[in-house]
Amino acid sequence: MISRTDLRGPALASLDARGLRDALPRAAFDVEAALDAVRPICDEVHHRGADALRELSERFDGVRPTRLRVPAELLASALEQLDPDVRTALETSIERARAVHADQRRTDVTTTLADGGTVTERWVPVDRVGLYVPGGKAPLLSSVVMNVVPAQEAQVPSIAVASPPQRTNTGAFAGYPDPGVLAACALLGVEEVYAVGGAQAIAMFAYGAREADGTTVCEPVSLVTGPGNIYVVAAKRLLKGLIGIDSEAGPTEIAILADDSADPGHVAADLISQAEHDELAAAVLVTDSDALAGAVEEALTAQVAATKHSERIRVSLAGEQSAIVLVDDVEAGLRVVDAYAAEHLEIQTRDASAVAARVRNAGAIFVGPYAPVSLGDYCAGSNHVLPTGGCACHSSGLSVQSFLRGIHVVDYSRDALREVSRAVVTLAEAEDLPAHGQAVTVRFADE
Ligand code: HSO
Ligand code: ZN
Repeated sequence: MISRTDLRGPALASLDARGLRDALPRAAFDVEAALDAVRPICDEVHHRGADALRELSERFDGVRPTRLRVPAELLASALEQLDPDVRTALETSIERARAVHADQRRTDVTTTLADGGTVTERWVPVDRVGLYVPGGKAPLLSSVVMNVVPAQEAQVPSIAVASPPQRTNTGAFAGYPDPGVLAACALLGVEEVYAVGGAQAIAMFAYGAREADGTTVCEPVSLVTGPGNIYVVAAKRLLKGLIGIDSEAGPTEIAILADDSADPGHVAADLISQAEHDELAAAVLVTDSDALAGAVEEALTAQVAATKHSERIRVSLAGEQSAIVLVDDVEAGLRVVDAYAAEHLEIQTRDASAVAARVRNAGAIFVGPYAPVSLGDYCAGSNHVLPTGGCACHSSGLSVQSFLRGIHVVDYSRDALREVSRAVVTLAEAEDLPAHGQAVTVRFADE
């Protein structure tokens, strides 16, 4: 069901960080190859606007959006029809996410360099964002929460959501996104929602879209965030620059660093929970315990057989991206999980907090036996839009910071400028850019 990779003994010691990374399992998720597929899609949206969006939806989602913009009444009725228990659970999710993200707000900081000479870092939200909510294998209403809450807490003035129309919708919802996704938007007070998915949604956000008669369907945005399939990720990479993007979030990954103190049933359940997302999802157990490895293999066999999406999970666990990695000790395990830089990393060892404190690369870390990844997916308060594919070694998950720009405001008086003028002129001359120095000295020509 899941393969083993043995990195015990000298095998691990002989590898440097890059070699170790290459020795670890990883999903084949070739964004570069998908760029060629999404380029014409983005061009079509750019040049033919709304007509292209409808045609592309028909082609890729198998359904023509009834209207590209979801009407306000439909958002309201999605919320009315939402199961009350789901509504209460969503409210819990929102409340916890809001508490965490409200604490991430930045305050402007002013540094005084001289009398009358200050630099202030002013944090300003982007004007308008486009948030992408996937609709593929499961309607991720929780992803609405994870995108919208940080944008709202960052006080972004204009927030638009796009999610693909669902072929399976019926009645009033036919030709629109999943009703649960619409209800979550309504609950969060988001009024601008589009029935557009895939690469075409990212292109719509980047270029804006109009009808053939010139009426505006969607204004362009300055930043696009949210997870998506390979085409969504490729479109974000292609259009980056014209728009800002968050870190690339591809198929989900869970890595668990565990010793013999871990409960194999819990470890197996957590691996399965993320394998449930996608055939390409990665589930990796790193352990120094042969006994745990064996017990987890047994637990996987029993649990997978009993779960709803067993086919998809089997493919994910058997794929080359998933494995049980055997190491000599927790110390070696730390090297492995740092090299892997998982989207989600669970620490199920003795002294889990101390081990977790030593991890350098992970999208999010879940500490101890009572912090499964699915808690973070929904209700921990943390964000679940996280860097995948090893990007956690240079990027962070979605947060309030993702929606802010820090603008340096430089405010110097005549005296403060004079005090530092010699250094400016000297550096300008050293770079053979004397006009730079002149722009300072000209201000003191009368002295
Ligand atoms: N584990 C996914 C998020 C998610 N799980 C949404 C369930 N719903 C990526 O972090
Ligand atoms: Zn999940």
